[in-house]
Amino acid sequence: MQIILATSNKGKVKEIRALFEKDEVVPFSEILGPMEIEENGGTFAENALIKARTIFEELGRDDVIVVSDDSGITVPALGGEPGIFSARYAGEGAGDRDNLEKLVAKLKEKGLAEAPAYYTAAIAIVAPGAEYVVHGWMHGKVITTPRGDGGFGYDPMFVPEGFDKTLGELKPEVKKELSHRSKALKLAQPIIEMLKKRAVR
Ligand code: ITT
Repeated sequence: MQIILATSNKGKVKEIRALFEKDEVVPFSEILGPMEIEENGGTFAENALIKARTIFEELGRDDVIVVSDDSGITVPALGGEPGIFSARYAGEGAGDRDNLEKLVAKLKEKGLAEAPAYYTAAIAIVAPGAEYVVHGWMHGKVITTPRGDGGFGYDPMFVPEGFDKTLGELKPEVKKELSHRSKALKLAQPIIEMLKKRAVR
């Protein structure tokens, strides 16, 4: 049974594939081509469901499991920004670097060299007659001196709890062990296994 990823983010595809090594994991764009999905939910969970439902409906197949990820970084000292707006913090169409630079600027405006922060990932799983959402979090701090080019998004400015290096500097295996996405996907795994078994009966 194919797992179709309802994401256009290459960083997410790489990390999700690394956790589902035994499964056939296909980004939706390889089947449907590029597509913009309007994320107008008010929470990570709502946006994850919007993405997974849209792709499930577009595919119109009952032999697939669609998995989406809606995620972002939250900085309590900035009133929770950027939160669900992480991908478009510096405006619609903004790139990872623009968003990171905006977050650095916002911290500096407040006179902060660092601040506690956490990543959230909501993973939605949609299959025939079934919808689930699971969450994972990673706590740490954001700093105004980004370092390293590993990971994606805000990783060069995020230092996980218990470390003194950023996710841009740490090896991918460290992020794989700790990340919000990995934690949510570990909860998604038994749900996906159950859906696969259900499909062969
Ligand atoms: P899709 O909607 O196509 O999945 P997207 O990048 O637009 O891709 P989101 O709406 O979920 O995805 O926005 C997530 C943003 O949060 C992402 O673009 C990064 O800026 C940030 N983010 C999420 N997880 C991250 C991670 O593990 N490392 C660094 N930044 C992350």
